[in-house]
Amino acid sequence: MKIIVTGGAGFIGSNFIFYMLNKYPDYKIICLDMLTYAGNLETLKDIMDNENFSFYRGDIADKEFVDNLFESEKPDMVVNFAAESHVDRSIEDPGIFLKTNILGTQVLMDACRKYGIKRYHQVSTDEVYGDLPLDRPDLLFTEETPIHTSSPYSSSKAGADLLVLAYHRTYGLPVSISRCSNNYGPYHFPEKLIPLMIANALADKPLPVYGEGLNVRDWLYVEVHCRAIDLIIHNGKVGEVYNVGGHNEKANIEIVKMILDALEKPYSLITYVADRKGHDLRYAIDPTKISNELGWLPETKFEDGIKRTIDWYLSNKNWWENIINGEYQNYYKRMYEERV
Ligand code: NAD
Ligand code: TDX
Repeated sequence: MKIIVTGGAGFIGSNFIFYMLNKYPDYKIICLDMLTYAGNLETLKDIMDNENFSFYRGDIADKEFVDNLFESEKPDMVVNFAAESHVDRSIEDPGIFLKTNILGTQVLMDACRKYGIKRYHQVSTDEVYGDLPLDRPDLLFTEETPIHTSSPYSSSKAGADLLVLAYHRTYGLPVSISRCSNNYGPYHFPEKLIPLMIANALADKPLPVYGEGLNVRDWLYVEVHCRAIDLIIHNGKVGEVYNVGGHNEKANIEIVKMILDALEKPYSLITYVADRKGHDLRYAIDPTKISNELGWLPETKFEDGIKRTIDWYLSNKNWWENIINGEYQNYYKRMYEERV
């Protein structure tokens, strides 16, 4: 089995590659990644010499490059993680989100049609369903919940999802889609809530909480998401969407306080800042379908996963300090200086 994993130098893609190389010693994994600001070869350094792994730097929206890669590698499957993934950046500059997330998906699927494929899997997000009210804990996103997006990021992911389903219906392309809730774990880029709060707390810098910190996210340990994708690409039904989430809803302020407690830092570091524009209130996934059909369960408890994550950031300071000491500083100033 030969699998092209796009976006494999990013957070979830790299964790997926480690998971697959470990679980399937006879599979070949090919990583295609453009190495944007979010991609990091340092993450993949331990597997660069693995004979079952190869890395190509390229843009999923570059048709000639993608066609050449398919022609030479003849993959059996594609798992598409490559995306612009940060909501705040999409509010600043939507264009690249449409190009990578929608047109990139189209280019990959056209190559799948041209060269043949056993499965094209699209890694999507719960954000395509929009948000849920804070005062209705009984409501959850199911696969039937209508698409209803809030940000340029989520709109681009929803556009890609619709295109994937259209390629199945129109061309019979063997596709599947997973829509997962917020992931956390090792190699999470420091612009996102959990690693940003860990990094700032360790530096005794203010922790910028948007609005009142009451927005709710449904957190899932990254490895558990990887296992769900593994099950879907092997046993999931073609043409289907699977929601992935761990029934683990937390308000942002709870997460921030948990991190401060774990690092023994004072709550006085918490700084409430201007809210995100269009900020989704609450995400919550109903994972009944994947549990019933594929036997998937969110095994890792949040208390264990967050401890493992904080320990990882403490033991791998080089990885994230290299990032936050580079170009990231300009981003941070742009995003937070006016806000705090
Ligand atoms: P990330 O930003 O950490 O990584 C994205 C990777 O894609 C990077 O390595 C980057 O270099 C690469 N990339 C970007 N544009 C590219 C292009 N044009 N061609 C090739 N490579 C390109 O993202 P992530 O958090 O790992 O998310 C991965 C996928 O999972 C995304 O599709 C995202 O929408 C989805 N997702 C993320 C979460 C989450 O909580 N992080 C939850 C649900 C779904
Ligand atoms: O500095 C911050 N302060 C803050 O209060 C940041 C970066 C975030 N937040 C809030 C905004 C959200 O309510 O924390 C929550 C989580 O924010 P992010 O980490 O930016 O994630 P989110 O916007 O929920 O989107 C994530 O989950 C779904 C991923 O980034 C997406 O790629 C995925 O699709």
